[in-house]
Amino acid sequence: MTNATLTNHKKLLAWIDEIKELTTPDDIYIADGSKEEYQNMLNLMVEGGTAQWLAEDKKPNSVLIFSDPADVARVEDRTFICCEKEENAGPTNNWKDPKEMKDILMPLFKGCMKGRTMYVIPFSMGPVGSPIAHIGVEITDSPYVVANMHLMTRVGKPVLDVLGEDGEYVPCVHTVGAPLAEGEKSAAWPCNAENKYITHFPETNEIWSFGSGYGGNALLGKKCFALRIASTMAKREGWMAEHMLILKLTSPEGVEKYVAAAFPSACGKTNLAMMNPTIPGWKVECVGDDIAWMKFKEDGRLYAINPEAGFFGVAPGTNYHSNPNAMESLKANSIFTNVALTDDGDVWWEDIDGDVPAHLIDWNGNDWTPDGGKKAAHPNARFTAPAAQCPVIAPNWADPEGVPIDAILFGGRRATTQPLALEASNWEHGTFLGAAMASEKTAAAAGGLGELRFDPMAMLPFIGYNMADYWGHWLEMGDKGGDNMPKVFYVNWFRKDEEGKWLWPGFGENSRVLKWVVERCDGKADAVDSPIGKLPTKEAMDLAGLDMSDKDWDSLMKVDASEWLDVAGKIEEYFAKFGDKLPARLTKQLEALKARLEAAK
Ligand code: OXD
Ligand code: MN
Repeated sequence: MTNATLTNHKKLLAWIDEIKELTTPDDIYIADGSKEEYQNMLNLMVEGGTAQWLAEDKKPNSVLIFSDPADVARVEDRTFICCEKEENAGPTNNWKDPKEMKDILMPLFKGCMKGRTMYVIPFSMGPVGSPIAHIGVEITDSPYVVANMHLMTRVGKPVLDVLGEDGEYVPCVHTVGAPLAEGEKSAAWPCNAENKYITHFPETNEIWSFGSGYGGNALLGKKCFALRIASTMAKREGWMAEHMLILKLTSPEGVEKYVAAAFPSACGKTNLAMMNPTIPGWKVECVGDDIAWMKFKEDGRLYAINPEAGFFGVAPGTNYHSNPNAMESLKANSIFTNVALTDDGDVWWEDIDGDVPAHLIDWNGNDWTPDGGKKAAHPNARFTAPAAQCPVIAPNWADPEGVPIDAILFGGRRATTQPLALEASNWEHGTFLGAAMASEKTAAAAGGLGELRFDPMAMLPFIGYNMADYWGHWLEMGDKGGDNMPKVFYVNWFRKDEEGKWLWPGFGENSRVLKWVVERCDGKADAVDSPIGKLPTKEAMDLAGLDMSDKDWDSLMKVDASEWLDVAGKIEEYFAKFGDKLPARLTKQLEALKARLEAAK
């Protein structure tokens, strides 16, 4: 076992042994987290045919990887919450009895690492030693996972030092599920096409993932731990694990505010988290782009950390207009998955800056020309980049104490119905808005592009227990925090007019909405009541320099009572799925909404 001397943690060593017995790898390697180790993983991937180096003068120290075409996104239908009672997983999750799932998994895991090295990755979600952070250990047979975990989390010796001889950790076992026969060469992207299982055992805090090497299926610190398992820990322990970006907004007067925002996957969290504001004098700095862990501190306020250390961002659509700071973050030391390769050794994807090249190698490894009618990069192609490389990373982004959250935004992609911005009347109403969140489906998960789906708090694919109990937890957190809770808002950058033209320019212009949000927090900007929440007046929104006609503003902000009564009907139908688990306070919110809409008709 390489690096066996790194730890004396008896339980950890015994567990490593147990997984070795089960999976029968050829070698065991404990990750120390060194730079050298990271480079070794990249070299290993290049030698094994998994990765290729990009040109040193284009993307220094960076690699490109094409996955198996059947392993390109999270697989929600193969993702399971395994707890004793089905009602504790709830109607939004795939449930399995823990014993039944182990009976399925154990034969699959038996011998699954044959011919491969078993890597043991101690990792910290959050700054090492932070009171809000937690530790996990991922066992994997994928060097791709080791390299990505180096960028996305804090790994290795410093984590083992905090763990000491008996510290608590969440055990996470991952395999690509492709054992090798004697002398057999590994596929460039090994995975198991027939069997994929992304399984969570919240009652014992375990994660077992089989058959996929991709993103959220395989980098177990991210969605599996930091959201699904952490959400259950958070409920038990009285904190919050949320699918939220965290940004720091500084006004021209130097007033600092922190905003967290929950949007479904691939709806622009990364863009908002590191935007360049268009309004003069305002500054946005990034604390995190995907996940927030929030705990109460002695002053009664909620403090958030970003449990991650890197960005695993969607590449297509990212460019110097939509997200200049992401483009700068990925200039070097990055891992690219399923983007296209230019003839001069750089990366390319749809909507990147510049002219479309006459020739590329597409994400399937084939020659590509613009007239072929195919996308060169997969729509869910990703870049993995260290957060510290972001030019607008907040200087305190890794403060172990976290940052105090002033406002929470919910939002999604809605071409119709939903106005640009609104404010909830209080935490309970905000919880209702989050619970009733709906968005058009994106490429981050397999299947059904564009379809509208309810995605409460952007947690639909990530909640580790019954969604209705999770809403109850939100309400309880509000009861605890009282007036110290962040104000809640709902935004929609994606509304279109009848001709299908965007009504709002988005990107850096979203800073105008952020300004209104923080001014509302300070009681400075105006809002008017509507049946669905408090709306900004045109005067209260800073539109200086934007060519926004009254007609467009009215279309952008329109709240159509009969359209909304229809929405209320859909919310009622959706809520009915949760039966008597649905918190009464949410039913009351829905009834009050319907009454306000009837009165406004
Ligand atoms: C992500 C996702 O990768 O939400 O962040 O799918
Ligand atoms: Mn996400």
